[in-house]
Amino acid sequence: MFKKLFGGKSITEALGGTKIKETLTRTRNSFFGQIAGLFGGETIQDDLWDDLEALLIQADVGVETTAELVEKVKDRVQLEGVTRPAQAQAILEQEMQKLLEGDNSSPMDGYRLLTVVLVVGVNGSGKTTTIAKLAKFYQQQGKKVVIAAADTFRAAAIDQLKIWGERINCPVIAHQPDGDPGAVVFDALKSSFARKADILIIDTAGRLHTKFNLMKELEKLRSIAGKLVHEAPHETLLVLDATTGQNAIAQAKQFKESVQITGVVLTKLDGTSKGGAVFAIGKELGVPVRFIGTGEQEDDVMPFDAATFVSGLFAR
Ligand SMILES: Nc1nc2c(ncn2[C@@H]2O[C@H](COP(=O)(O)OP(=O)(O)O)[C@@H](O)[C@H]2O)c(=O)[nH]1
Ligand SMILES: [Mg+2]
Repeated sequence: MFKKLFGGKSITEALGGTKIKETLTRTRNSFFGQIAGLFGGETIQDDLWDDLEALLIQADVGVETTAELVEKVKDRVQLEGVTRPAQAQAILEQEMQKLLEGDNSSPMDGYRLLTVVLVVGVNGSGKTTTIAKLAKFYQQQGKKVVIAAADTFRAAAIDQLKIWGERINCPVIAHQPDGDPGAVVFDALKSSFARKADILIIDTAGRLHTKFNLMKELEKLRSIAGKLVHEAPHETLLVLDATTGQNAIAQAKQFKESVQITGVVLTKLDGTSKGGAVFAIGKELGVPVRFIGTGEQEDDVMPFDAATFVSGLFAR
């Protein structure tokens, strides 16, 4: 019956299961495949839990998150009198999924005239590419999208965004390199009103002369948006490069200290074995992962879904 509903695809496929499976190949081949291997035997061995802990830490799940996760699984296995390793693995998968579920409501939900999305993160994390992908994602949902090129610090960043804009047929509001990012945001807001756009996505610099300047700049952009649109920015997405694993988490903590972050986009999951970092982000930052980057092309973005992600980690 479901196959009919999803146009001949299984539910997992319809939810992007095939794509996520492919994206997580490296992560799976390195650690999660080995973790699945731990549960391959006939009985639960004593050293299973230590081995599991070691592998989860190597997979960048994070020390704290790993300790908590393993404890929970162990407790449930005991409490529920589980003796078969395969059952224990099912419990592990359930608990991993629970860790990632959290609050699924997005600030993007609900009706408002213009939704403003501010995109922040260090250079090279994938901000500009992600913005193009997200613009296309929302366009495909019938939304009218405008992009603001407020990373004026690097001239190439403006051109890069303009090229993407042409490719996906999305207006990009830009000024000259070294221009005032605040003025770009102001213009982009006006332009969004004039075009009756649904969503404005703002690209920002990843680095200014100092970190202090950058945070002050981001605060200024937020305040300009907030003056023109009620409660804007509605979503502030921090873009993190998954290939940097625990470093990405340290970075995220720094950003979170100075800028209010409402969600994370984890990019380059296709190019890393450190996909386990997703768990640490959710747990240690208390900020949900909203999207994941699965490649360099415009369609290579997916809304994050805990169940599909976990089954992708253990897919055969
Ligand atoms: N493989 C892969 N590459 C990505 C992904 N997202 C971004 N990139 C690449 O990362 C590099 C930096 O991206 P860019 O958007 O310019 O980063 P920015 O400096 O934060 O704006 C580019 O070469 C992108 O193609 C992704 O999800 N997967
Ligand atoms: Mg950029």
